[in-house]
Amino acid sequence: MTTQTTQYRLEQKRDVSAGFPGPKSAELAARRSAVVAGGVASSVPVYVADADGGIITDVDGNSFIDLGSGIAVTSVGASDPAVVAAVQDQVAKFTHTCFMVSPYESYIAVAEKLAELTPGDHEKRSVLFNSGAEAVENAVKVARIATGRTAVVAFDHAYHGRTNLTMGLTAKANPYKSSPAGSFGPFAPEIYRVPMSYPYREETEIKGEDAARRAITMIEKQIGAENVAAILIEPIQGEGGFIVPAEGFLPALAEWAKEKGVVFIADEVQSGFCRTGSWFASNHDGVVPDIITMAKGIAGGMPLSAITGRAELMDAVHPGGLGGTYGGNPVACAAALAAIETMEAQDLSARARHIEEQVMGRLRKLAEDVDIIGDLRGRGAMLAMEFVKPGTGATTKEPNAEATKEIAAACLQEGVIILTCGTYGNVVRLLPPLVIGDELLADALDVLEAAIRKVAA
Ligand code: PLZ
Repeated sequence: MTTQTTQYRLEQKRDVSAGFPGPKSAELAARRSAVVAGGVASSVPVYVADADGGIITDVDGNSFIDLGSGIAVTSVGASDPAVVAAVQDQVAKFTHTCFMVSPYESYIAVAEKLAELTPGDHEKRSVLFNSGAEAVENAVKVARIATGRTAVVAFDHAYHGRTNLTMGLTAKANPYKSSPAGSFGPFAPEIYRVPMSYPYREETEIKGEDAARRAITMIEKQIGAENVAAILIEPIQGEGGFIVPAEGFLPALAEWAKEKGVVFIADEVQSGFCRTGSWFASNHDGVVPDIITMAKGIAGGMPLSAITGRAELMDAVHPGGLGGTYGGNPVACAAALAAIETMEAQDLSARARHIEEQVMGRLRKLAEDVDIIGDLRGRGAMLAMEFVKPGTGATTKEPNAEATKEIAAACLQEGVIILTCGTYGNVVRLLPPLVIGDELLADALDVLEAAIRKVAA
């Protein structure tokens, strides 16, 4: 198969020589502070003019390399020609009718694609929504109706969203659930948290199966398997720090869930759609989730999310029990079909694996030279470095959030947008658009490497 290569509209070159934030961004910042709520924060101080491939340009003429993809969304680029054409075509016909009122074909076509691409060859049903949090909420709704049980098990370091139920499912208090200034609670009941497999931070090395057993014992002792509707897990945790569980952990959990009639929900909102070098992160572990939640990369930047699950679970819900005004909006569906076509035509899973090779090759060498990189991990183009206080990488592993912030700031200063994450705020994560070119990526890695060496020195 010949793989179609990416055509770029913007020059794929970093250039922040105009200086930033420039006057136009400064003016927008002033307008913003007068009308936009302070609770919404932005990590980059410039305002976007255009974006394509691996480049984001600002209103003052600077070009940044994008290693964040708008938090793992624009895997096909922020203006993939196929997505743009599909959106333009659809938007000129009808923007919305509401699938619950007068349905249309593209919703069905997306569901067909999801049945084909998600793990497992069982009969599947899908529902479409707008955001990742909404997908997670609905996966829980389905699991509760299908099992007649209420308890939901989530994991340490989990992130599932910012709505009330998903805040409760999310493991990190500040900033998502509360801060010293106050709490967004009360939170939804019947949420239970159990330990994750976090290989770098285990007290002693523990096999995946044993880490699963640790969680299962807790579930059985504290909740009772017969009360559990679902276990909800990110196969690779995102906001919590790109934590890849030990081999065997996910299959053991899935096996237990099957045995006990518990719905196994994989939250692939961040890890899905070629990001990890496969259609879904679950594929790497040979795990077939009962329900899978998807969003972000699914629609090339348009707001769309989905849940796909076993037909008998999904169809347990009464007609009219699932929906929403905008879920599966026709413009978003058109974008999804085009984005998926681009992923297939350009084999973006292979591209993600190629990015992994390039990035990990460099970072492994770097990790030997500096003493603040405690761990290097991830899959495909979902890669991360966990920073620790100098020399503690093999002993106390003291989180180094300060260095992490400084590194991200130093990269930005040079025109490379890099995101951080992690329960301890000490993880730099790399989420480039999968269509980024080798040269541009190499340039970004030069900047990142120099920043790390500087901060480590
Ligand atoms: N599940 C696994 O990663 C979103 C959120 C960033 P929404 N992650 C980025 C932030 O600070 O808000 C996410 C995720 C996983 C669910 C969600 C929620 O997706 O589309 O943001 O609702």
